[in-house]
Amino acid sequence: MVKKMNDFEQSMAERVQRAEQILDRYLPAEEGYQKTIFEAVNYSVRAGGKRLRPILMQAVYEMCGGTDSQVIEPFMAALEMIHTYSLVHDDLPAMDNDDYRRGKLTTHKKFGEDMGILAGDALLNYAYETAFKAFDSGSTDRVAEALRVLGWKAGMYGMVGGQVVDVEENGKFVDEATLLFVYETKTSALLEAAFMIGGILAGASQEQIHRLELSAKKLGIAFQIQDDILDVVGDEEKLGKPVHSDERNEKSTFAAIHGIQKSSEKVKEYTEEALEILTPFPGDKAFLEECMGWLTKRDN
Ligand code: GRG
Repeated sequence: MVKKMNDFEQSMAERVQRAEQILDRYLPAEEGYQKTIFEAVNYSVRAGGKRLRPILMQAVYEMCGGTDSQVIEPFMAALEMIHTYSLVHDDLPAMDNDDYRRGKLTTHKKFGEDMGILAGDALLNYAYETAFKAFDSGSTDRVAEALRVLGWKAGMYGMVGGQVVDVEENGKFVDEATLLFVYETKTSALLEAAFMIGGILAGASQEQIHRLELSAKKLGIAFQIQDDILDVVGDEEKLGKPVHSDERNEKSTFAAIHGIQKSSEKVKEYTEEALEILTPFPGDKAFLEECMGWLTKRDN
C-alpha cells in the first residue's frame, strides 16, 4: 500500500526537489582533462541526502521577508557543497573509514582515496566560487557579510575545529563540556551558517541574527544527539550507512554516556528551546517550525 504524504511531507518533498535543481545548475560539466574530478564532485553531491542546510537557509530567508532568488540560491548551493565536502573527507580512511554513505559507495571507495581527497578540496573551493555569484544581485554589503559568516562557521572556529577535537578524542572518555563543544562546532556551526545567512541576506537586524545563531546552535545539538541515538537504534537501510559506527570507532557520544531515554529527553528539550527563541519573528514560520520539529524526530 502506498502511504499518502501529509502537507508537511509534501512541502518538504517539493523543497528538496527545488534545492536539488538549484544545486544541479551550479555543478560542473563532466569534460576536459580534469574530467575525473568533475565526475567525483557530481557523484558526491548527487548521491542524495536530506538537503537540510539549503532548505533551512531558504526557510529562514523567507521568514525574514527575503524574495530575491539571485542572492539566496548561490548560498544555498554553496552550503550544501561545504556539507558534502565534510562528509567526503569524514568518510576517508584517515577519519571514519566508511564504505557507504547515503546508501551508495563513499567517494573514495568509488574513485580512489586520492580523488576522494581532491573531490573534498574541489567542493570546498567551488562552494566559494558559487557563493561569489550572489554579488550579481547587487546586494554587495549583505553578500560580503554572508561570506564572512560562511568562512567563519565552516572553518577552524566552526566545523573544522569541532572535527579536530572529535578526532583527537576518539577512544577517550570525553567530559560533557568537551562533548558539547564538539556538537556546537562539528554539527551546529553549519546550521548556524544556514540560519544566519538566511537572515543576513534578507536584511534581518543584529538582534534577529543573534537569535537565529542561538536557535540554530540548540537545533544542531538536538540534531546531533538524535544522530547518536540513530547510530544505536536506527535502521541501516533507512540511514543509508552502517549503524554502530560510534561504538566501532570508540566515540564518546551523548547516547553512550546517558543512554537512549535521557538522550531522547534532551533532544526534545533542545528543540523546544530552539523553537522558543524564534517566537519574536513576525514572519510566516510555519514550515520552518515543522521542519525543526521533524528533524529531531527523524529516522534517517
Ligand atoms: C572533515 C572538516 C571535516 C569535517 C567533518 C560533518 C562532519 C565534520 C562529519 C560528518 C559526520 C557527522 C556525524 C557529522 C555531524 C553532522 C551530521 C549529523 C552530518 C550528517 O548530516 P545530514 O544528516 O546528512 O544532514 P545528509 O546525508 O542527509 O546530507
